[in-house]
Amino acid sequence: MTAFDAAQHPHRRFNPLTREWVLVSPHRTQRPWHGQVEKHAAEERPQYDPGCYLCPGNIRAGGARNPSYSSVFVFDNDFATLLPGTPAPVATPPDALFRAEAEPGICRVVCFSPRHDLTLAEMDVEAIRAVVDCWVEQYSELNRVPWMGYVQIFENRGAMMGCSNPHPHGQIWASASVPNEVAKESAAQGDYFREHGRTLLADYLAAEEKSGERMVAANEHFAALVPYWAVWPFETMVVARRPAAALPELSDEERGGLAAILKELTTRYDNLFEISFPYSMGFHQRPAQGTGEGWHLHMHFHPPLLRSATVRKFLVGYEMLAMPQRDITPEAAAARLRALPSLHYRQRTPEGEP
Ligand code: H2U
Ligand code: ZN
Repeated sequence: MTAFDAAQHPHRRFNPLTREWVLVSPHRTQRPWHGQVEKHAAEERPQYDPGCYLCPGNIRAGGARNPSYSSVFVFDNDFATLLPGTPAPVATPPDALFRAEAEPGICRVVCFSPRHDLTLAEMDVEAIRAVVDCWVEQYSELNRVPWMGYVQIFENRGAMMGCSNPHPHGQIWASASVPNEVAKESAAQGDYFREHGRTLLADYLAAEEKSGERMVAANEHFAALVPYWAVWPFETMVVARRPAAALPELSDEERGGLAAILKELTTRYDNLFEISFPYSMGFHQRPAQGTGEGWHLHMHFHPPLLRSATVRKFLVGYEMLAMPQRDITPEAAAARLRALPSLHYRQRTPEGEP
């Protein structure tokens, strides 16, 4: 029997944030792969699309007209999943088998830029900073609603992730209750903090920086890495260096650091297969109620692509019924992302010079 090698032998890894396991089967990637990059025909979009419901001055599907905005633009979702005035159903005891609770909420859409043809990766850091500032304001405002439980800020990018419109935009769903994933992370981070007196992610980030194996990019205020327990092939986390619990605690400089790391990470993603890289991403931060003990602001990026622009990873079968599984190791994924240029491929001249 040979010694255990995480780069070769099937094993499972523990996610201390959710307290769940992920199966890693690296031997499956040892089948020959020619590393071919399947390029999509370069997608050219106009700066303004008269048929886009998010472009400045256009009429949305709900009938309202967008202002002629010139930076970031936020509006209440015309087809909101959650509504503020939701009536409560008849109260059910916690041991009932048919249990329901009202879920009042507020849903908003955040247009990142008036430019129809851009994405976060192709916006400049200053423009991304305006998006960061908007997220901070929205989080603060929605957290002040007395019944608010949690403000989830996220972006679905690309048709593969169910995004309905290529105009750069994200969403905010703010709900009275704390959603499942956030509740798991709250419990784990709270327990860790009470036991160690430091946040789980401060200790984790320090260990990752020491190892370096899974780091992708870093600046003075934020780091991007492939978590040890990543499920999606090129999943990453963006972690604040200082254990701020939520966006409003970030200093002016830290907000700038967040904008810069977002530019860097999304650029590397696009450069991986030289396409506009699809993902779902979002923030995890302190819920609106309670002390938020142990909370450490971070983002998760969940991209579905595996080997190329056209081969995606499906979470089916075993993943749906048993537990998540991955082939390419987090270490290999991080090494590939780290090796990519931080200049966007569409901004390169034919000679490869900036
Ligand atoms: P995606 O990011 O998943 O594509 O969602 C876009 C959101 O924009 C979606 O929630 C909303 C949809 O309800 N929307 C409006 O609020 N107004 C419109 O005119 C079209 C889309
Ligand atoms: Zn548009």
